[in-house]
Amino acid sequence: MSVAYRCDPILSNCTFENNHAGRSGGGLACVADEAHMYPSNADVQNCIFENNSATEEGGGIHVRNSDPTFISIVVTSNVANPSGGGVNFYESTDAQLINSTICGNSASQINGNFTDGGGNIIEDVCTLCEGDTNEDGVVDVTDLLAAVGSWGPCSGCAVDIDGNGVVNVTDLLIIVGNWGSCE
Ligand SMILES: [Ca+2]
Ligand SMILES: [Ca+2]
Repeated sequence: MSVAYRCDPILSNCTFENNHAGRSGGGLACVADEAHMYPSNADVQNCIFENNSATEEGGGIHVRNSDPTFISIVVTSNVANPSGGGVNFYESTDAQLINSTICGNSASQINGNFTDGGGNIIEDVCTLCEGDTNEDGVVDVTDLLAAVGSWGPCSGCAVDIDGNGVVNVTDLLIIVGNWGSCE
């Protein structure tokens, strides 16, 4: 998705998956002119950026001369070479990243400077979090309800945590046993 030249959408509960950009910003690009006259200050909350790629920079997200706000996003398994696999901030030091998880991207998780609003997890390798079925960094009632909602035979689904082809009380107990934040 491209957000350009004074475009300030609110994006919430979105998943950007398996996209590719011929230039920058495989999942999302927030770009403005060089003079910073027309920034694209998207407000992005509770979104997942997974398995996107870019030929240039920002496999998951590319920000150029803009100040978007990212709250509780997950950016993982995105690719861009040579840098900014997860997020690329180009002359966007006021862009804010808050309570987000950036991990398992290549090459590099984040390129460029941004404003760290706190609560971020930025790691080269994602910490495995058994029971976190929606990969938001916490095992909570959302994961529990997802398991209950897919109760029964469920081949290859995320809530079949032990991978035995059925969602049942075993999976539920794994979720309860790992309850809480995955740090
Ligand atoms: Ca979760
Ligand atoms: Ca199971």
